[in-house]
Amino acid sequence: MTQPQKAIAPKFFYDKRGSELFDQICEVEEYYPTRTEIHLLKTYCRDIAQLVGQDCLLIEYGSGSSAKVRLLLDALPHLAGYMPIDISQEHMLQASAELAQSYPDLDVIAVCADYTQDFQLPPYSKKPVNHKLIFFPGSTIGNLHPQEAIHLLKQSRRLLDKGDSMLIGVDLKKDPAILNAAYNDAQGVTAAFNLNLLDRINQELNANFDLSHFHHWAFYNQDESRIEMHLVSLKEQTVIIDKTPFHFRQDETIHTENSYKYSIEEFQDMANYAGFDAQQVWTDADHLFSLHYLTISH
Ligand code: AVJ
Repeated sequence: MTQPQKAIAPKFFYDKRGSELFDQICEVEEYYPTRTEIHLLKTYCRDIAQLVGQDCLLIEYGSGSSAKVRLLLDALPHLAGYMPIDISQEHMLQASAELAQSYPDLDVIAVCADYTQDFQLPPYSKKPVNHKLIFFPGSTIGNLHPQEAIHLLKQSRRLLDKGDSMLIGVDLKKDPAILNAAYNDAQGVTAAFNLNLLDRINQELNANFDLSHFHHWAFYNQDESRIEMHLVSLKEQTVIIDKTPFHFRQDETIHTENSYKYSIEEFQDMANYAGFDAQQVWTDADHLFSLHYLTISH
């Protein structure tokens, strides 16, 4: 907030209310990624299971409510275990407990870590592990700058060995009108999700943002191939955050999110560069979303 372009990292969206609003975004008509990825998982889970094989340790990044992974858990035979990794400890423990109840024979090893940082997998030896699969759905990788995305892929590569794989959801480049609609839904759920950040700062950092003096703004930046979300100050104003004043010019923005879009080829190139082989990719008939199966051959 002290930089010339004020900015807040998108991971801060997800407090309790923010997580609820995100779940609501996934339900709005204009927001196609969630339902398209679920459709792909349902359609191709048998092919995925075939590729993965038996006695796999399934690792999930940013497991959240662990909803999508159930489709994989139902399809993959004889799993060695399920290792959800999330920074939101309370939410993850809750979700893991529920999952362990639904799948009594499954070993659930919850790991509280930030997968964007360098970290190690905890040792696991309860059941024989034939190989590992990292599941990274939701196109969350799109929140990262391409350079950071490559770093995350390289870091993931270091956690894996020959014969292991990664299953990752990536939102595709498409008609900007579809993208702009997806981040400007008519019901205003995305606007509420964006503005909730200010509410959160008010509550947790003792600030006095007046939400009626800020506006949701999302647009596709074609040069950068990304959706940008901002909060726009509707007037010149000063806001106090934990006793420190922050000045806003009229129309000045806080940049709250980037959501990068890739073509299939662009993403495969990044994966190759990070040490993966792009073995298989699935996409829907309208080419809205892609699901990549990346492997390690050496
Ligand atoms: C969770 C990062 C994939 O970028 O589409 C949805 C978050 N932001 N609507 C995305 C989001 C606004 C979402 N990701």
